[in-house]
Amino acid sequence: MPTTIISKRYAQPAFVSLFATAAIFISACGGGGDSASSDTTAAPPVVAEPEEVAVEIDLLEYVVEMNAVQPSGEVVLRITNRGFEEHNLLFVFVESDSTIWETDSRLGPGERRSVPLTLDPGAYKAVCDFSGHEGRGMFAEFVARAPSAESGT
Ligand SMILES: [Cu+2]
Repeated sequence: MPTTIISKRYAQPAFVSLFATAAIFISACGGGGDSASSDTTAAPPVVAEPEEVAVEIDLLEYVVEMNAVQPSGEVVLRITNRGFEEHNLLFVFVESDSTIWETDSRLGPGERRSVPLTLDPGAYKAVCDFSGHEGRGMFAEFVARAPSAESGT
């Protein structure tokens, strides 16, 4: 077939055809996502968050596991229910014998929760008072003190 001459003579249509093919390919390619919006999803901006002071607390039958000394000031409680029952948690400020904080709801087995909280310096009791758990020993005592006041004796 003398296609060589024809393609040379109709170079323009051939190019258009090629372009059309490319356009189809591109549109087919984009068809999967249905929109180009996924391309515009920029990486989340790197926000310089203030250093988070985490207080790790594990709840299980029937103990509250946490360090006996915690930093005072703004902290984030990282509570994990590692048990197989529901648990709650509340903090009692020993000096005034008042509950300064408690969970909004019980944590189910395996549940993790982060709660921002400000701790005044002093002695606390962390208690799960759900269903008689406290009586089975599900509490812990800890002291909150300024981080700069550590390492002294
Ligand atoms: Cu409990």
